[in-house]
Parts: sequence; C-alpha cells; structure tokens
Amino acid sequence: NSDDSYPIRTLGELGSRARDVLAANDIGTMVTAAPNLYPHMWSWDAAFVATGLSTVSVARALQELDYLVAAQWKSGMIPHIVFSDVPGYFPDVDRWGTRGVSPEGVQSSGICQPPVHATMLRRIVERATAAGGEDARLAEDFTRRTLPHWIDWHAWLRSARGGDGSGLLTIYHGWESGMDNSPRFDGPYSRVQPGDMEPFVRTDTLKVTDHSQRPSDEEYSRYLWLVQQMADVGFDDARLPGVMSFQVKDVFMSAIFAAASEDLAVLAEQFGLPEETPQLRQWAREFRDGVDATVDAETGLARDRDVLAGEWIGPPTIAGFAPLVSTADQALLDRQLEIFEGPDWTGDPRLAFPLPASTSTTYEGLKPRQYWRGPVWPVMNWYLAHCLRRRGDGKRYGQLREASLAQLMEGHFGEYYEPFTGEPLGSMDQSWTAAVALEWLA
Ligand code: 9WN
Repeated sequence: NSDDSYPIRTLGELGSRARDVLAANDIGTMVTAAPNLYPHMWSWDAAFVATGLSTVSVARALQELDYLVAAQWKSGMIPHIVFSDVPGYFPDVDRWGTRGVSPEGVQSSGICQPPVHATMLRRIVERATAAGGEDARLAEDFTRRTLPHWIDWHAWLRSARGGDGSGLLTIYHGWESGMDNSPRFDGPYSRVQPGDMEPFVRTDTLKVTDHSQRPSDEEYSRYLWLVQQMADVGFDDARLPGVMSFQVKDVFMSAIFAAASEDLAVLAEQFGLPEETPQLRQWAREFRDGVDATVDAETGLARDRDVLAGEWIGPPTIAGFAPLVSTADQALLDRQLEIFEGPDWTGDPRLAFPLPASTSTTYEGLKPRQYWRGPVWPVMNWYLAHCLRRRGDGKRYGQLREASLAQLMEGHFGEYYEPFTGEPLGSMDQSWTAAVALEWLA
C-alpha cells in the first residue's frame, strides 16, 4: 500500500486490483460487502458482486447468489442482510430479533432491499451462454433450479408490498431502499418518534472516523426504532401496515421491480417455466405504469410517496430517474435524459466527472460528502448505464463508462465519491465498487 500504488496507471491494473479486492473480501461462504464496515452479505450488493464475479468465474458468481437464496424466508422475502459470523456490525442478528422467524440455520435481518437479482442473473446467464461449455451448463442448471425462488421473491414483493394496485412497492424502513439517509426520506423520518428502546452503540462511526460521511445519531435512533416496531409484531407482513410509523412508496425500487420482472420472464421462458411469464410480464407492466404515474410534470422527475402523510416527496434525488430503469414511454425517456445530462445533474460543469450524484448538485440540501445526500455512487452509475445499454443506447453507456473508469482510477474502490473533487469516501475496497469496475472493463 505504498503511495506509488495510487493512482492506478492502466486499465489492466484496475482490473487486477478489482479482482484482488473481491478475493480479499471473500470469506469462503460469501464476499462481504466491505472489509471492515460491512462484514456480511447484503442482498442487492450480492447481486452486483455476482455479476462482477462472473467476469472472473461463473461458478463463484452463482455460488454467491445461491448463498443469498438459501436465506430466503418462507414468505418469499429475501432478507437485506445475511450475517456471517464476523462480529462488529450493528445492528447484529440479536438486535434484529429475527431468530425463530428467519429459516432455521439462517442469521438474517428482517427487511428487504431492491430486487436487482433477476436482472443481474440474466446478465450472468448471457455471459455464461456466450462463453459456452461448462459455464453455460452451470448457469442453465442454476437458473432452472432457482427460478421458483426468484419468482417467489417477486410474488412476495407484489403481494406483501404492492398489492394495492398502485404499481408501487411500499418500504417500511429507509434501509430497504438501499439509499438509507437520502433526503427522499427526510419528511417521513421527521414523523418517526422513537419510543422506549434498549440503548445502542453504533459501530459504523468507529470505522468511518469522519462522522460527517455517515448518517447522524438522530437518524440512527429512528432506524433502530423502526427495527423494534417490526420485531414487536414478529415481522408479520400482515401487521406491518398497522404498526409501522414509516411507510413510503419507493419509486426507484418499484422501477427495479418492473425491469427485473421482465428479466425474470425472459429467464422463465428460456429455462422451463413459460407458464409463469404472463404473470411476470403483468407485474412488469403494472409497476412500469405505477412509476410513470409518479412523474412531476414540472420537474420531470419521478417521486416517492409518503403513505402516512398522503404526500408526494419533493427533493431532487437520483431516485427521480426511476423511469430510465423501467419506462416504455419514449417522450418521458427523452425528457429524463435531457434532465440527466443537464446542469443540475451530469452536465454540472463543477463536477469532477460527468456522473450522477445521489442528489442534484444544485439542490439546496446537497451534502457532497454525506452518504446518500450528495456523493456519487459507482454502483448506481453502472446500474443506470446498464439499463440504458439494454435499451440499445450504446453511446450513453460508453460515455458513462469513460467517466466511471476515470473516476475509479484513483484506486481505492470507495463506497461513494465527493462529486466535485473525486475524493473516495465511506468504506474503501467496497465489493460492489470493485464488481462494477470489472463490469465496465468486461
Ligand atoms: C444498511 C452495504 C449497504 C448497502 C446500502 C448502503 C449501506 C447499510 C448501512 O450499506 O447500508 O443496510 O449500514 O449503512 O446504504 O445501499 O447495501 O453496502
């Protein structure tokens, strides 16, 4: 780790360093999300990590998804954290209170995260099929075996979180969105009043010693209060709407669900469950329409909805680009791309690299160093670019690729980056950052 290892000099070296990061974070059973801060498996991280791993080994990539799917709850929910035995992350499985609720032998949290899995599995299958031979056989066997589980996962999301016909999924915790402290959730969180609960000590602030890069203590007490509210009703899906003091229709997660349902339909058609495809395509349509209907005519951005307050959520965050993921409406797509490339987003001339920040860089609440309140997240850059490429937009994929690779050459595989200086922030050697570096290079 001498100073002359930074920045990285060649793309070849970037690739080999990314592979080293994933290998170092691999504890055998899982690739942990990050070496110190996150010593466990996170649901959506695992999906991105798997696609990155598949550039190295399809077998190892599938093993990652297998480990996640083995933690699926009886209901169909795939939990947001599957715990390893490595200590040091809070809240741990005991604080979650999921023992006896989660499947036997599984240590997990009791909430979910965005369903990017089917989309990433489709990507891995395409890569393996193109390679042929053993890789193709492994991917086919894996997909045939696990398809019912992914379908159950989508069916659970649709029924437990999206059964009201809105075409939008409800989240009961900001952690479920994967964008924990985004200003999207400031309104809903302002109405969460923590009651009596066991005291707690955070561990994240021991690891990210500049605390201004992490959520505040006040935010954490609300996060923990919501965990307690769920644990008090035994994580019973039917009771959550009656007890939870945070309920948001998450537009970005809904778009991911729409796109992934379409990808799952393609896999089902190809690998022996064609009878499932009409249902999957129906969900894809329903949620695509749900997402489109949230768009604010004035700003052109999609919006979340605060269910309890009955209000649309205003702040301009990256979630506003949900239609880039899911829409089939060309005029809406064009408008979104214009905004995406305009001065409030990737066209802001002050940016170190033309990449989307987690909130608009002209938003008055922008906090360029704080987590989901402003930094640029490499994993989001690749996911959005992947969605554009899927639409046939190779040009924009190429532009985002060039900017992303330029950003990553500083060499630390940061969890997130300061938009104007390009400084890596949060955890270093973050697995999904290394994984998307490999995708950009593939
Ligand atoms: C809580 C693992 C996860 C990501 C999330 C990111 C962060 C966890 C935390 O880290 O959340 O789930 O402790 O801050 O917000 O998107 O999956 O990388």
